[in-house]
Amino acid sequence: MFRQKMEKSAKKAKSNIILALDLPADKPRRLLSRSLQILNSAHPYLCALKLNRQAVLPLGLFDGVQEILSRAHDLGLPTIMDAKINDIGNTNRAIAEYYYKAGFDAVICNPFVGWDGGMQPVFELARKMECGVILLVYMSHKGAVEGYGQIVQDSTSKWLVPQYRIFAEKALKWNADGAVVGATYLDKIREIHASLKGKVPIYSPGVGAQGGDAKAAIEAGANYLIVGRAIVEAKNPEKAADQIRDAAWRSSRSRTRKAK
Ligand code: 3DU
Repeated sequence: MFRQKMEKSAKKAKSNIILALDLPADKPRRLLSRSLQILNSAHPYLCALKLNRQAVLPLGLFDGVQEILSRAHDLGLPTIMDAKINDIGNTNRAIAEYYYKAGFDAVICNPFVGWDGGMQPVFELARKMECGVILLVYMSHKGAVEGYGQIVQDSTSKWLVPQYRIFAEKALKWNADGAVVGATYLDKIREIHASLKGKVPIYSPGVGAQGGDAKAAIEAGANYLIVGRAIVEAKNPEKAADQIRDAAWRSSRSRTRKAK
C-alpha cells in the first residue's frame, strides 16, 4: 500500500523529493506556522513529507503535528515518521501504532534490533494497518562507518561481512517498503541497489547541506531523495525544491530509459 502510494505520488508530481520538514528550534506556534508555510509553497515539487522528533517534540503528535499531517494529506502527499525505532518489540509496536494512528503512512526503523522480539511486531502491525516500514541500511553522516560500515560476523552464515550488507538482506527478507542509504555514499548506494535487485526502493538523505548531490545519488540507484535544510533554510524554499526536483527527476527518467 505505502509503496504504491509513493509511486503514484511521485508520478503525479513528477518528483522524487521527500521534504524533511526540520526547522531550527523555536516557539511551537512559530514552528507550526513556518512549517505550514513551507509545505504550502514547496508542495508542487514534492512526492512526500517526512517529519522527525525535531518536529514532534515541540508540536505534539496529536496537537500541532495533526495540522501538518492533514495539510499534507489534503495535498496528496504521503507522510513518513523518521522515528528510527530501535527498541524491544513490544515498545516498538506501541511507538509505531501511535505514529500510524496519528496519520503517518510509514515509519523509519533501525534493523539493528533484529526480527524476533524486535522488528517483527512492527511489520505485523504495518501490514494490518496497511502502512509502511522503511529500514536504515547506511546512514549519511561521517560516523556511519563506525556502525553501518563495520565488519561483523553474520549470525547465520558465520561469514565476515559489512553490517550494511546484512541490513540490506534484512530489508529484502522482511519485505521492507524502503531502505535508507545516505546520498553522501554513492558507492554504498550502488552496492546496496545491486543487492536489493530493485525489490526495495532506496531513500537517500544527505543531499545539499550534508554534501550529497541529487543527480549523482539518483544515478547511483536512489529512488527517492530526502531533503531538509537545502529547501527549508533556502531564501526561497519553493524555488530550491523545484531546482532539486528538476535535477533528480531528469536523472531518474534517464536511468529508466537506460534500463529499458
Ligand atoms: O541534511 P538535511 O537537512 O537535508 O536533512 C536530512 C534529513 O534526513 C534529516 O531529517 C535527518 O534526520 C534524516 N536522515 C539523515 O540525514 C540521515 C539518515 O541516514 C537518515 C535520516
